Amino acid sequence: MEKTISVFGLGYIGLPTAAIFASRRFKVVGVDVDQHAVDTINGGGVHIVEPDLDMLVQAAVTAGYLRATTTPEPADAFLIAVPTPFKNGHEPDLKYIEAVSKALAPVLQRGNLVILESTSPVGTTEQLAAWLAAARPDLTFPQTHGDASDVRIAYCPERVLPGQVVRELVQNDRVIGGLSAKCSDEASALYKSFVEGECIITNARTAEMCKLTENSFRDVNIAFANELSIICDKLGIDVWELIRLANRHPRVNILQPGPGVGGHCIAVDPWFIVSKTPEEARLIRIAREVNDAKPHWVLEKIRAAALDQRNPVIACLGLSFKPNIDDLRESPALEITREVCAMGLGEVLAVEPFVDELPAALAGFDNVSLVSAEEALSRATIAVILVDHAAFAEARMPLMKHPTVIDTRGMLSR
Ligand code: SAJ
Repeated sequence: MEKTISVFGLGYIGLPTAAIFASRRFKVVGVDVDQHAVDTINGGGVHIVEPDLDMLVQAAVTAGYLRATTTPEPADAFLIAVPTPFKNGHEPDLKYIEAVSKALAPVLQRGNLVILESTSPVGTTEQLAAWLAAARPDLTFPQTHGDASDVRIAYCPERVLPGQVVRELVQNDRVIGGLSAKCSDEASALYKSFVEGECIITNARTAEMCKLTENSFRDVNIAFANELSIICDKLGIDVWELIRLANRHPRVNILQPGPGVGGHCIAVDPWFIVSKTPEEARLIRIAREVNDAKPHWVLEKIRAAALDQRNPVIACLGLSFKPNIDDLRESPALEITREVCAMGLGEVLAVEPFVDELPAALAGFDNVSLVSAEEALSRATIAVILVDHAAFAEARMPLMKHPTVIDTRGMLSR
């Protein structure tokens, strides 16, 4: 019989995953609380921007293998890909996972597999299993019945890079942590239907920590680069040249400084480790603090340059959280631009090739407008490079000649 997969959460991870399963001819039902997202998908469209996703979803919906709904239905396997943000004080907020457990429990059946993909603090898969068990005392679960359980539960983190999701979903290795050996085996068999990388089995807690470790590793390394950039600025050294030289060493590989760390993963996930082990996670916490402080350092540079001029016109080049994508969520570039507007330092010219109107965060200010890179550079007295979009390649020469440039990405140093 055809296998049915239900994916809870049709966002940046859930939707591509649902569409890929559908492309492998599984019957996929996507569940989301957002009626607009559900209607868009059922119409063959997408509500998020990710290369190749539109084609994949359209093909899956047209072929009848993917549909979306707001109401959970029975299925053979359930995948959970809902957000796990943090609350005040950087405490993880599991309310979306808890809400899914409540919505899913009534349709759960003997023989079902439940996989959590959301980035989660260590112990969340056990918590999910406890919520499901409490809601369904008529079924047995792996935490009490091991391999003999009616329901299988596993943790399998997504690790795909925004902008390359469709390719990485298929090619990356997957870490699979079941609550029992059978749970891992079943989850692994399911992923092997489309994953070309290896499916590596461990337990749920290690798999949870693995995901957090990957993003913390990157965060700590970016913090190192950001700290170096501040040190080098003080010492009159070009940090990008320095990093290029140091990286010639066979065992050194430093990442790139920037205006801060954005997105909804790297700036969030390390806190999940810190909140569980605050005494022990010292380096991880400091790295977060270093990266979170970087936008303020950039702002100070802009303020100092503006105070030096009579009528400063400040061009902010790039608003997204990293190059070549349209994603403005948790973007240090957007935050810096917003603060520059709020400080009233002068006229602000925002440049972002991926958007066609001023983002909501800037729309309330009367000293800012969205313009082309060309216009910004012809009018600005201060040019701030916040995102090194490939689309800015043509602006490189004019920037080189510009009298006052604050280059947070080392675009001019390449
Ligand atoms: N950044 C720097 N310097 C660098 C690299 C990045 O300042 O050398 C900044 C970027 O500009 C951006 C932020 O860090 O503001 C994060 O960007 P990113 O490209 O490092 O990562 P994300 O958030 O797009 O995706 C990460 C990936 N994790 C790792 O590479 C370990 C991805 O594989 C994960 O799946 C994703 O987080 C996630 O969903 O957790």
